[in-house]
Amino acid sequence: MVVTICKSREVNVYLPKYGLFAFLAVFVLISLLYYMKDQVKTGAKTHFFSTRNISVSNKSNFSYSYCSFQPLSHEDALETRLLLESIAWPETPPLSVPVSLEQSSDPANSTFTILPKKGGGQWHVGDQLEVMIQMYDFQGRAKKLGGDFLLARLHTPTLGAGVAGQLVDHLNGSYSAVFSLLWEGNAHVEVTLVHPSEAITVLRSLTSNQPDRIYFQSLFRSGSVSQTTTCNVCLKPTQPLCNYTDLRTGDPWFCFKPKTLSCDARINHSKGGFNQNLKAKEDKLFQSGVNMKVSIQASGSANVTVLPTKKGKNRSVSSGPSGFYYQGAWRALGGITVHQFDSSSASQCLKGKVVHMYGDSTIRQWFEYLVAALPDLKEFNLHTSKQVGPFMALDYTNNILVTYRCHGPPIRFREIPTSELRYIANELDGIRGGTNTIVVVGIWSHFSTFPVEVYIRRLQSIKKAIGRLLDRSPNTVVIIRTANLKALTLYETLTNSDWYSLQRDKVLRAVFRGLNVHLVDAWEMSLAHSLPHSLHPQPPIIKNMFDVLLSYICPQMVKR
Ligand SMILES: *[C@@H]1O[C@H](CO)[C@@H](O)[C@H](O)[C@H]1NC(C)=O
Ligand SMILES: *[C@@H]1O[C@H](CO)[C@@H](O)[C@H](O)[C@H]1NC(C)=O
Ligand SMILES: *[C@@H]1O[C@H](CO)[C@@H](O)[C@H](O)[C@H]1NC(C)=O
Ligand SMILES: *[C@@H]1O[C@H](CO)[C@@H](O)[C@H](O)[C@H]1NC(C)=O
Ligand SMILES: *[C@@H]1O[C@H](CO)[C@@H](O)[C@H](O)[C@H]1NC(C)=O
Ligand SMILES: *[C@@H]1O[C@H](CO)[C@@H](O)[C@H](O)[C@H]1NC(C)=O
Ligand SMILES: *[C@@H]1O[C@H](CO)[C@@H](O)[C@H](O)[C@H]1NC(C)=O
Ligand SMILES: *[C@@H]1O[C@H](CO)[C@@H](O)[C@H](O)[C@H]1NC(C)=O
Ligand SMILES: CC(=O)N[C@H]1CO[C@H](CO)[C@@H](O)[C@@H]1O
Repeated sequence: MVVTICKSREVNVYLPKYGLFAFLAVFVLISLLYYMKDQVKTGAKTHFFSTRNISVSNKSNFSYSYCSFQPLSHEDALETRLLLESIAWPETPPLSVPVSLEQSSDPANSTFTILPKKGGGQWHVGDQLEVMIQMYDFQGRAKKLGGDFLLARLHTPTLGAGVAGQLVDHLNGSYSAVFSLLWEGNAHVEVTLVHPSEAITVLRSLTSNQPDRIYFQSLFRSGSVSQTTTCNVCLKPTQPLCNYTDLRTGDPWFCFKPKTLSCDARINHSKGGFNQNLKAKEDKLFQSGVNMKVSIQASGSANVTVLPTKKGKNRSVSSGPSGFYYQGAWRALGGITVHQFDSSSASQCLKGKVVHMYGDSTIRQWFEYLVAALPDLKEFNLHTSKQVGPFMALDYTNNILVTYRCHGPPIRFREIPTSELRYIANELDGIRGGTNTIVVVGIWSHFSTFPVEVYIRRLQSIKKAIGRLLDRSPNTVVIIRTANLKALTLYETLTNSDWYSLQRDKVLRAVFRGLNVHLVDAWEMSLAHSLPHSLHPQPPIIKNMFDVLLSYICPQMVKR
């Protein structure tokens, strides 16, 4: 069903202007407590947190006015508030005009130092290693404020070992990276500046001022008449709109109404393009090899020698990374034991099962990997496009069915027939579920250019559908794939920076926390690995993700 709005210039405002401010103080207090409790409980599940007081920015001034993301209920609105607080990023410096690099963070001038072990002595497996990072600008002056986006990893190439570090922003130009020491031998610390804080200012302002910089199109056709118009979740209502807001999930979507055709005549959906609209010299803040994904050098040694576990000392798993690589294989911490599946044990594990995969191209990659990995699993030709799907694969011998379907708008794929545009929540409502059903969801990368509320809203509808599925069929296995790091060019950064992914990744984990779902931690699995970051991680990483996935599905096959 489709609604046409012809005269209306009304725009959706996210919350009543004054009501919001009246309760703001209370929300801040509640969320602060909630956040602190969360930090204690889940420790380093948050990759980045700051020691400052959480402040609330004045969102009503946001040019969010033409982005639509009305929460479904009061509870959803409250949860949204809390989620926004939990991902609050420190203030970042206002930009000089024109932008000059001089006072921005310079990875070449910045350094890190491995701090001596607390209480002295040598490093042992089970200890925590702390690294202090001090940022300097291009003129060699120490930075005084936080907000830089850093990543840290500890690794031993000869052992195929690696683990993600947890970062703390001290908000004074210094940062700590904390590592769990999980294997013996020589290990090397690597610290990377992904974006200087000044670049974060730009990324933030792009979201507030150009949330429609990625735009979409739909072809409308009736008889011999056809017309293409622009579509978006953030569409300035300068012309009459067609409102395609999903009546079941409430997820908003709009197109400009074609002049002579009805809103019902929409045939297909495509990514339209990208408007790059940087201010003078802002691109200087996003230079590969200069200040984007560049390593920071150690002021002393970047290596530590780790000795075997001290007798009687247990490895702490209450906080820290979700896992680590050893001999190229992912070992999860504090949850499951990961088994190495070959094609035969993978087929054995999936025997008699139905696997439904939903999401973006990172989930399509999983579908493709599975079809390639299982000898008897054959893709059935549904005559759909290679990018869009949907896809189906069958293994008659082992009675395995695997399906893939992409998520709904704002999917950036090309030429999706409107008949195939589906929301994951609605698809989940059409699944019976049960012991032999596995649901895999991965949705993140196409939401990066919009206010994060758009993403939160989508996750809330998916979460509710998963809740309903687990209520009717509690034995259904539900697996969520998180976001991962990727290679950054200027274009990739403005549309899909890891900084945008990080916010969404944190929100995703928070939304599904407490639900009976399993996470495949693609973020840490891409960070801890030695292969370069890539939107579609290379096969050795995907193989490890499948080992985690199959270990969740078939815990009985995991040798202890
Ligand atoms: C946080 O706020 C409290 C109360 O306003 C204040 O006493 C405290 O110093 C603040 N802490 C920081 C780190 O700003
Ligand atoms: C917050 O937004 C309101 C409404 O647009 C405005 O009146 C007020 O001055 C803003 N406050 C700040 C601190 O920016
Ligand atoms: C900082 O980096 C710039 C550019 O690489 C270099 O010219 C300068 O000497 C460095 N300053 C210090 C104090 O290291
Ligand atoms: C530091 O560790 C790396 C990686 O294990 C190794 O290649 C390098 O030789 C080590 N350097 C020193 C000085 O030990
Ligand atoms: C920044 O804050 C950290 C943590 O409070 C502290 O250890 C460090 O000395 C401070 N650095 C500077 C330059 O003040
Ligand atoms: C679009 O339709 C939805 C559902 O009918 C409605 O709630 C929403 O207010 C509409 N949006 C606009 C801008 O008219
Ligand atoms: C280590 O763990 C074992 C088993 O969980 C427990 O019995 C033991 O008391 C722990 N030892 C220490 C020193 O915490
Ligand atoms: C979708 O739109 C494109 C033009 O944007 C057109 O070439 C194509 O035929 C359309 N696909 C369908 C299924 O109508
Ligand atoms: C961040 C942001 O959107 N700021 C805007 C607040 O409103 C004033 C006046 O409308 C604009 O000039 C700012 O750009």
